[in-house]
Amino acid sequence: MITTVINPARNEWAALCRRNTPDDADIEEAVGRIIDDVASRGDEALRDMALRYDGVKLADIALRADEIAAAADRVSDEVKQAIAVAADNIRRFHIAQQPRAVDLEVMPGVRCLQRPVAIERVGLYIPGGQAPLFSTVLMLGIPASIAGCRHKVLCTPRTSVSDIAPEIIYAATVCGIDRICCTGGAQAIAAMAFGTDSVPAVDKIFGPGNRYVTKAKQLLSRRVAIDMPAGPSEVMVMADHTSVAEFVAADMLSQAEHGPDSQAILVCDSESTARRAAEAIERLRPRLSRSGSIDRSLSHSRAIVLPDRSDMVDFANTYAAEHLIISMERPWEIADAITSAGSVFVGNYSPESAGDYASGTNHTLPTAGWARSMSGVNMDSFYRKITYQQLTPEGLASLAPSITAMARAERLDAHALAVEIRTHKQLLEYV
Ligand code: HSO
Ligand code: ZN
Repeated sequence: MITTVINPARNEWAALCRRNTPDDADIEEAVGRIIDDVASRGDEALRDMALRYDGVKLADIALRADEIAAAADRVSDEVKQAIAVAADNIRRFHIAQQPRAVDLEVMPGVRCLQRPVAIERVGLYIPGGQAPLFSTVLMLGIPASIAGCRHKVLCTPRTSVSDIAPEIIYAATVCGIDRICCTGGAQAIAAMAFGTDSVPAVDKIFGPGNRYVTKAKQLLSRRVAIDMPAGPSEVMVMADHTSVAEFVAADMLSQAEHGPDSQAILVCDSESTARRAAEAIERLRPRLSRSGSIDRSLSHSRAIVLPDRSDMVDFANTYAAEHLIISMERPWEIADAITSAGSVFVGNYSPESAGDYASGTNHTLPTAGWARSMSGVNMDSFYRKITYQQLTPEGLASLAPSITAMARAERLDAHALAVEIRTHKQLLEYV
């Protein structure tokens, strides 16, 4: 049974919002060594580590064209069809978000522009293992291809127990990813940051991963841009008497099956809503396969009872969940008051699974309270925005007094001179 906390005082909220984030200080040295090794020995280091950590002898690190083509035959028509539906929605929602150029004459003769320019080279990391999340390939690859990123490389591990899932390769082809490299863990992140003979260097790295991958992204973020600091996935469900206990329970369980560190928090208006959800969790739990993850995850999940709707909203904003599901009366009234969340699921028929796979929103979202200051992956994540300006002689003349006054006040004479030499013709003659 998940722990229930009834009407906690505001000064207890911070403790209730604390994440169960594993302490990764102990792995910093090991990850640092992996990074140095890849930086100095490139592919050779990747091969050695594949053998040491994953028990696999890698011949080619990059998949060959025939291996990529063959993967499609190993994906069922049902999954291909599902990928097509999801990809179409993701594409349409992301095309609609594309940033637009700004071109403005801010005053006569002073023209300012801002243009989005796609990041040239992006690296997408997809974890391997028991649950090959090929949906993440779509979430990262589709916006990268819409933005027009010239090079898209995908790294994912091949191990002695699990080869690369054909769905990952197939999804990559759907997104037009040009290079798939069989390397995983911290070494894959290092390879994309430095470049090796097989793995091209990139400008920005996207994607989730285990503690080692996350640590490598963090350590390398001085050299290469990263999407966001990733942590264990989390959901908050806000529920009242209009919620359906089984729906709430299934949403919490779908979070819990992601891993033992995942967190599912229920915020509800009454003890009876909390009890109904907890009972439904117990009823549904035996049907599910990933009981190890579920049991451990639920052991640090909780239900918070706050009878007042506005307290529920304040608590949700304090927690800043990666996913926030609102199963309450007049759900948009609540949704409109939410100021911190990665992605919000409104009403009883909007499970997180819809956004995880196929509705069109991106599932790469800020965890661990980062939703207070960061957005999830979206079209902006794949662009830089370059500004431009062009002033006419008249435009510069009219702006000159402001520029020179500010430059002199900052005691930067050359800045003032760069304007005056253009606007006072006699200054040029004097030189
Ligand atoms: N809930 C995960 C995404 C995912 N779920 C992929 C299933 N597959 C993080 O948002
Ligand atoms: Zn999920």
